[in-house]
Amino acid sequence: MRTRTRLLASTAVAVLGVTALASPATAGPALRDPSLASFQGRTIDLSKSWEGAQVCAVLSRSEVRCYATNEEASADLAPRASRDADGPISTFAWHGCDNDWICIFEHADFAGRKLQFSDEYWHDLDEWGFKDKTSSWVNNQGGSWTGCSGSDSGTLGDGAGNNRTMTDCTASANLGSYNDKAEDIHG
Ligand SMILES: [Ca+2]
Ligand SMILES: [Ca+2]
Ligand SMILES: [Ca+2]
Repeated sequence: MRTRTRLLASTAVAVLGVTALASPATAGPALRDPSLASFQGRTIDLSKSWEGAQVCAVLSRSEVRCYATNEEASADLAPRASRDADGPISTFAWHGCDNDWICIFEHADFAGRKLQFSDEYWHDLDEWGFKDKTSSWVNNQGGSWTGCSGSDSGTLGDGAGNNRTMTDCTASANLGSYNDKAEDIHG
């Protein structure tokens, strides 16, 4: 009987805990819909339309910024990044993918719309209207004066357990049988 009482008590606490968490979730910007992005001074829903944006950068779970061009993206993102004293290899964009980012492209040969990441967790590409669209990628993470550190690979997943590793400082212009298969990405 004592055990049962204790279980009921902990259930009540759990319910209270959920209630306490639920309120700020609806009000706070930190847990907003991850599909929402800033673009040209307004908020767009990438799961519905990119509205002309060509580049979108996932900066965190709650911040996505989109741009009309690569140049616009580079200019906005470079100053806000906390860069170490990397050497020449790591300071350059490569196949249109800026230093310290992993980029996936809508078309082969690094063409079409681009979505870029760096965070070390699984992202659901459907949130940004990019499920089953990836046709090429660049991992421009991990560069240094001496070459590539090999410390920041990324992974594509197809939702069925078939993953593709994207080793840092490598790129793939054509995904072959994996074309338009990726549903998830790990930065
Ligand atoms: Ca990373
Ligand atoms: Ca594609
Ligand atoms: Ca990584």
